[in-house]
Amino acid sequence: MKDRETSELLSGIENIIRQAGEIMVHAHLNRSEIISKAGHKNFVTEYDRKVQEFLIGELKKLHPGAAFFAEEEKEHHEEILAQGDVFVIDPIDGTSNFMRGWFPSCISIGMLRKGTPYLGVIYVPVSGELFTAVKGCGARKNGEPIHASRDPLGENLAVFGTSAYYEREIVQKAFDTAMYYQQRCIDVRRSGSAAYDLCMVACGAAGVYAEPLIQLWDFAAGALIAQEAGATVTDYDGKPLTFRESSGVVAVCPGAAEEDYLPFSGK
Ligand code: LIP
Repeated sequence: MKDRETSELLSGIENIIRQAGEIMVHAHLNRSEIISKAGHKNFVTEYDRKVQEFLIGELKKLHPGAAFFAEEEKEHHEEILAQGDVFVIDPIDGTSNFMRGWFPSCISIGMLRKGTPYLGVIYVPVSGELFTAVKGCGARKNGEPIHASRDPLGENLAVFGTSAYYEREIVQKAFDTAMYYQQRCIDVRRSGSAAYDLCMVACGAAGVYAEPLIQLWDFAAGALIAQEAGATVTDYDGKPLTFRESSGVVAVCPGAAEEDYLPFSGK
């Protein structure tokens, strides 16, 4: 059961994230105009920044005591992550999708309390899906409780991320992961948004998500949402996520057998 303060904080974040979604939807509608004005990369950077500025401005009003760790900030100070309440923000997760008008891209807001995930909110503006979780209170989609799949992995889809920004060895590991799960699941999918992938595990659309390296803002909210929905979420060695740095992330539904959990844990 959420206390009153947490309920108010959550509904405040929900309001803010929905409003931020309008910025993204509007940008989608005028995509060609905006690209020709500011150029391909600048366009994306500009909208990532716009959404982030809006979120930080509004979240500061909602929770004046909180600190921020956000993707588009110039510097990232990991040492703040263990202190008090810290919002970990990805203003647009799935930036390449957003840039090309491909589904999905979403806004991800996690909140760490003394270094531990306490709140997670992910909003997908194009579909209107809102995923939320509060530590110990379960996960929800548009207000309704959601649960990770209890079906065996062989009856589930797998989603994987390509860790596209990193060196070839890591990308290879991503494709090895895809192959590993392709053999064990119905098939594999690649959405282009880690936050969305974690939500797909949370609501049972996918049985597993894995990506060898992503940033904290990509998974801070989604890992809690998947966990609260009953999934097991670890790094690539099967260890709990530290929420202090970038990491490999594997989220597996409760229907999976334990030996199916981790492709690269030395087994
Ligand atoms: C992206 C992820 C994507 C992953 C990329 C990147 P961005 O986040 O969500 O799934 O494969 O490496 O981290 O850059 O769009 O916020």
